[in-house]
Amino acid sequence: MQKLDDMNILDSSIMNFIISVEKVAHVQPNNNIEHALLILIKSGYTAIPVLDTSFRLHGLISKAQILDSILGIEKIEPERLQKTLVSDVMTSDIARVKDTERFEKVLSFSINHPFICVESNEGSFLGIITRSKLLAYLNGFLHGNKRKM
Ligand code: 4BW
Repeated sequence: MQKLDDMNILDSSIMNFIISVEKVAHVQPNNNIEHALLILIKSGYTAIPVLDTSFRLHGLISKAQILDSILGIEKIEPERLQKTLVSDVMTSDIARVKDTERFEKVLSFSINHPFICVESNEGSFLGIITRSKLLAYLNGFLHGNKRKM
């Protein structure tokens, strides 16, 4: 079988796979974690980006981080939900790329990250690339090429 890099797929624009900002569930750093938990439960996602009002990316927050943050020594302390801010719990160690990045880079990030955040050169959040979008594209590409061979 031909190698993937002979087929130019690794150079494809990542903008072919982006889920644009208006379709991405997100919260703000100064929301409390009760609000974040509601958004996570209602959207059905495990983790979502944290964006400020200017659509700058600050990190991501997950259900697991929120649950961990309300865990007392011997009991769950739900009163912390209203007192704790997203910025206190979120992680800023996330997978992020510029919109000019190549397919190859997001593919390798997706091994360890379920989604990758995409930003413009000016630092505005543009959307996310999910592992499922990448796999669907790769699968379609490989099957299309198999038929041509
Ligand atoms: O609501 C859902 N709709 C659909 N169509 N699929 C869903 C939904 N929720 C979960 N899934 C499926 C997807 O295949 O489960 C996978 C794991 O979800 P996750 O991680 O643990 O919540 C989904 O895989 P994916 O599409 O590759 O998405 C990877 C991760 O990207 C998700 C979630 O953290 C994030 N994500 C995806 N779409 C998002 C989003 N975050 C915010 N807004 C979105 N629109």
